[in-house]
Amino acid sequence: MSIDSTSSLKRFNLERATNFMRQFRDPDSRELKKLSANQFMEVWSHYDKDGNGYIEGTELDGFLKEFVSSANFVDISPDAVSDEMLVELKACFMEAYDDNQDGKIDIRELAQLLPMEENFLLLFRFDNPLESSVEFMKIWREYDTDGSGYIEADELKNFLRDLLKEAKKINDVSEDKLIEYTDTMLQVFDSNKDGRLQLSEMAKLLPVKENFLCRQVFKGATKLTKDDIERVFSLYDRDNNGSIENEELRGFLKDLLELVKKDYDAQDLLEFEETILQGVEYSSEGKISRKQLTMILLALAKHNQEEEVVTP
Ligand SMILES: [Ca+2]
Ligand SMILES: [Ca+2]
Ligand SMILES: [Ca+2]
Ligand SMILES: [Ca+2]
Repeated sequence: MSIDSTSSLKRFNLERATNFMRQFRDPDSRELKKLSANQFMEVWSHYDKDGNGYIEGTELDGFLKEFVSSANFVDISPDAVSDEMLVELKACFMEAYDDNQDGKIDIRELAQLLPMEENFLLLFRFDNPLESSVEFMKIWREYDTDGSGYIEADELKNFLRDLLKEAKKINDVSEDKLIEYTDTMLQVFDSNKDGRLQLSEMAKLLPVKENFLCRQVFKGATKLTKDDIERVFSLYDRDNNGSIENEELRGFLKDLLELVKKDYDAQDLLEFEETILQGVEYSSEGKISRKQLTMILLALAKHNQEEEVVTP
């Protein structure tokens, strides 16, 4: 055996013997300890090896094996979990934790699974997603205080501080903790690693209940009824003034943009706005009417149909 293959065999054995989750369990009870924000981040980045924002495929297998076998008193090798066990385990596990049922674990789902520092956990807002993208765009405008089109660290810190205040109704988070949370949240959600949050990254941190445009009526709709359009109009015309303007309009455009683009920033939204509004005799008053909304939705439905022809 050559030196090379001997050392790689050693490394292989070492990896098999290592169980990353083990350090987070109490040595006596084998229960998981409460994780700090930093430890949670360590777990996340250890298992999301390719850094794509999901623990999936072999990453998920590895995580499940270690998660379960780390609870054993004696045999902590991930091999203690057989393939048959893994299949069964995965089924149960995903049923319990894969909320959006996409077969992968995202950061929010992992946060629900691991015991964590209470204040940090609050930042994930499981129970109260925003009502709609209109509310999201209002928050965006409020916290992008320098209007740069990004949420930078200091702006994120202000946002997290207010989020905790609102969630706890008290103000007991130290500045140090807040900085730790800000760093961690930035690490977790800054997917393109430019040190700030763009729109699509912030949208992951602060999810909305639903993208109205993902409703069934828009999927493969051959024709939109007057009622459909009326319904969409009232969803976005939050203040009921008969037109969709400002954050209502930007919320609508964000939902629309999300249908075609996964990663987007404020510039994308702006360009998208220009493109969409050009097509509907836009009068540049910063708002759209029922008639204009109808034209946009019809164009969208037509576009969807064409897509479906291409990809049956
Ligand atoms: Ca991954
Ligand atoms: Ca900013
Ligand atoms: Ca970023
Ligand atoms: Ca309105």
